[in-house]
Amino acid sequence: MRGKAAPPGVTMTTAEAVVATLVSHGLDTVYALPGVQNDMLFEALFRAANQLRTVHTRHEQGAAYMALGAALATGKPQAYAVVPGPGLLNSSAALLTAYSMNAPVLGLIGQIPDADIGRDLGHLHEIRDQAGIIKRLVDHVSLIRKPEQAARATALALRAMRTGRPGPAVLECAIDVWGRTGTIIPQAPLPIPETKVDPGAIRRAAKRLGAAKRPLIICGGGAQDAADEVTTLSAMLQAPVLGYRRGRGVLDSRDPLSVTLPLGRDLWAEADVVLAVGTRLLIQLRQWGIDRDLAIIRIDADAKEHARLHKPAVAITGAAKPILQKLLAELPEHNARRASRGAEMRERQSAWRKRLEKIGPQIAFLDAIRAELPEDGIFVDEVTQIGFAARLAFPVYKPRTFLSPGYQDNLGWGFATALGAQHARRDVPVVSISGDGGFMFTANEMATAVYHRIPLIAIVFNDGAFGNVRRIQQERFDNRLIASDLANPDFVAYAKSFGAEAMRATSPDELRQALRRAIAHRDGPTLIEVPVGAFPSPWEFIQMGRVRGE
Ligand SMILES: Cc1ncc(C[n+]2csc(CCOP(=O)(O)OP(=O)(O)O)c2C)c(N)n1
Ligand SMILES: [Mg+2]
Repeated sequence: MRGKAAPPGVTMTTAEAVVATLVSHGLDTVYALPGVQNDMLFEALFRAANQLRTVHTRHEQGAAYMALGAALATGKPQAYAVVPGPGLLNSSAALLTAYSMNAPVLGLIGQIPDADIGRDLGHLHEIRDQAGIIKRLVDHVSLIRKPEQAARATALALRAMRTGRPGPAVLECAIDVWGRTGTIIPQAPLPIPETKVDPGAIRRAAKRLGAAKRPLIICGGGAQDAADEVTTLSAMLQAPVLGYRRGRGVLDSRDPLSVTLPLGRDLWAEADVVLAVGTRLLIQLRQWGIDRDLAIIRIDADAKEHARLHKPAVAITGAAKPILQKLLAELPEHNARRASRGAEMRERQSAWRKRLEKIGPQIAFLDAIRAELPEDGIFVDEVTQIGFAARLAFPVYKPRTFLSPGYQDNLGWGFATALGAQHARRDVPVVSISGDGGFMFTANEMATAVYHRIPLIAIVFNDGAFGNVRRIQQERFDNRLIASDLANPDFVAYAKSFGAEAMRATSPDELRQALRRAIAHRDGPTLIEVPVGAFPSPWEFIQMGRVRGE
């Protein structure tokens, strides 16, 4: 028998090897902002332009947020490239958000000359212990030191992003290494190690759920790829499904069993078994409380997550979809006969809708958006008055169509992340909502939207204030207003000055009409400014206090 022939090598630069590996892994875009350390990377991107598109932004945070938005909208890995030091730090809020959202974002970050890394010589963009800084932000970072390492290092980073708990990764490469040539062996995607699921744990979970009188399913971001399974399970158990922010859209809001926060809390109070899928359960365990009458079953990609706050009755580690498929196969044997809870849930939903009329002014704008946004259109939320209400009351019909920034809740994510989502999903309309405060964090990326003809619809609710902060100062600090009133540009004139479409809408009806026009315009961005006053507070529906335990 003859031995296997070694695969033929190809002469390439480090940068070309990285680019070829991104392409062989199915990436089609790099969001990027150039600079001298990465010149040879951009040279490789130029040569690969028919396979890998380079979308340049006006600030590194825009590039990283766009990669994040593309990753969240598609569920697939996405990359961004920036210079070291200030470039890295400018992108760091988005990298932090990618980490906290478990989003597969790959940062390609430049470095000073290889031989001088760590010597504190004062090279352009040098920063002390860049790798150490990155290690605090992401779980996987590696420095490419030679062309021969490039393809494998890239494949390892892309595998790490999809192994166990997904998340971002970073590759660093020095200014003098990107352009070095070597003999490169092409690298196919590395197999993702499958986590073995304990059949005993599946059986225990099926028995507990099957016998439960008042089961409740709680979904987080980790359930977004298991919508079919959650939907079937919910019907079999007649179990309501609570999704707040990252878990919204897993069960269609039109299903009477689909609930958000306030009704979810009532159901938590009465549940005997909760199945938590890909969620930290922080609100439930910290705010709502827990006692011995409630058994928790957890499914999470990260084994460390299960017992951080409370020891679950059953813990299953791995991706939600295959685990739920196994659970669905096991459940019929153990499941009690169940009457439909449809009528009961419809009644309870409508009682909560009445109470939510307190935030009716926000909901009226959300209704206008929902009426015009197609079922599979994507809504990108931000920490603004309309955003708080959307998390509670915006109907979401499909997974990955409600993007909410999770626990970072960072101003500035909305517009830039939505640009990435819209760039990656040109086939559906994407709407971002921002306050005047949040929009101005990344408003410069209107230039990117126009240059790359990204048809995002950006709605800016303008109350002339960091409204949320301002209301807290009014209500809790006896109206001692500080640092919360804002001077703004004329947002319509601002957008038009870039060549974008722009309109002003002063009521929910006008917003509907503006949206209709904006959705028809697919050749570039549209900004819709909505001048508003102060909105009623949503906090009584978000921070609702303990219902179980001490
Ligand atoms: C990066 C970041 N900095 C500061 C905050 C604190 N913060 C939360 S809401 C808010 C005000 C938001 O104002 P605006 O975007 O205009 O929305 P509004 O509340 O007025 O609707 C601030 C400053 C934050 N969430 N993120
Ligand atoms: Mg505001």
